[in-house]
Amino acid sequence: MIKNKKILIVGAGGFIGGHLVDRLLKDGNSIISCDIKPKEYWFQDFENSENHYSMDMKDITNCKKVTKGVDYVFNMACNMGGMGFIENNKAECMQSVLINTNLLIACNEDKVSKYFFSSSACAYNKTKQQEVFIDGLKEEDAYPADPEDGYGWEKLFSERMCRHFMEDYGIQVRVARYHNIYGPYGTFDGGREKAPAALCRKVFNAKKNKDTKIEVWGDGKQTRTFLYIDDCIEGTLRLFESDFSDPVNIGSDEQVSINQMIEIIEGISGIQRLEKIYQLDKPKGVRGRSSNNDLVKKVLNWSYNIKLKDGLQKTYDWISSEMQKEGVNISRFTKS
Ligand code: GKE
Repeated sequence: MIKNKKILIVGAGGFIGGHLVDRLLKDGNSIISCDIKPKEYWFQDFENSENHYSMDMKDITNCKKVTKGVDYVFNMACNMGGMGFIENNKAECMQSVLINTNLLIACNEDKVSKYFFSSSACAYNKTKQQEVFIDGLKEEDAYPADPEDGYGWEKLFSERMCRHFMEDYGIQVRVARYHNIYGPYGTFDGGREKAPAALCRKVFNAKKNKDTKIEVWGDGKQTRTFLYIDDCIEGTLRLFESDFSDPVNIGSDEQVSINQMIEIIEGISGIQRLEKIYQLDKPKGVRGRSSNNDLVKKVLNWSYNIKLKDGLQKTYDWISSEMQKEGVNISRFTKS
């Protein structure tokens, strides 16, 4: 367990960043949190951490303000979202390279000893994800390089930037490729939401409005795996404490089609089977994606614990409770 350390978490106002602050505070660390979002848009905002709101970490002067004297840095910050966002904001997503690059420069100047970078399954070669129910992607499947346009290229480039800072300057880096992380305190509307939260919202609305149909992007046959946030945080901290510095999958291998995921959510909500309106023109991403967990099991002796139906139950319950709040600032979870 990481304890009694001074830790900077960049992107602390976001989904995974907020959960990471919560866990590291509970484990007994002193946390500096920063995010480009203003205070009212932070997903979780802890009083016992040093919080820097509206702090744009693409600006190196901001990076240098907060790396002084810290032991560890977790870079959880990037301009991103589900396919609806990353397909339509490629230049925005690529600019996240400024965050990682400037942060590494500042960390090197302040001799930070260890650095975590949140990479993504979008770094993987698209041609290996053209069928449904593919075999899990192994770490070497990122090359030859053909990642998701925009966002995926930034992640792959930034992985290499991390490696070269370690080779040339000695900072220890840890890199996780996240496979569609979901759970409470994540975006569920507004354009940045990923499929699990989006479909929980749509099923909840259908139930509330007594609708008999929901809109689904694509033909619903596309497949994915989804990792619940608690497993993501545990895997991330196991990796950080390990001595393994190559990119490694932090994901699930419980591969389902989008139609199958909707069926699970319908069961959770108790609604009758809904008629699916398939929107073939909406952003679809790859045809099939799954995480091969051989390497992460070998180097970390870690695997996920929370099955998709159990994680979706917690997520659906949280989203439905948020959507029933009147007049409360839920917009922080629905900001585009
Ligand atoms: N977002 C969303 N909203 N996706 C939907 C919806 C909907 O209402 N209905 C069906 N889908 C389908 C999408 O068309 C896509 O084929 C699949 O669900 C998953 O979409 P997603 O969760 O938005 O994103 P992807 O898994 O394709 O890609 C994401 O992968 C992550 C890493 O695994 C990226 O957008 C990043 O969030 C990240 O790299």
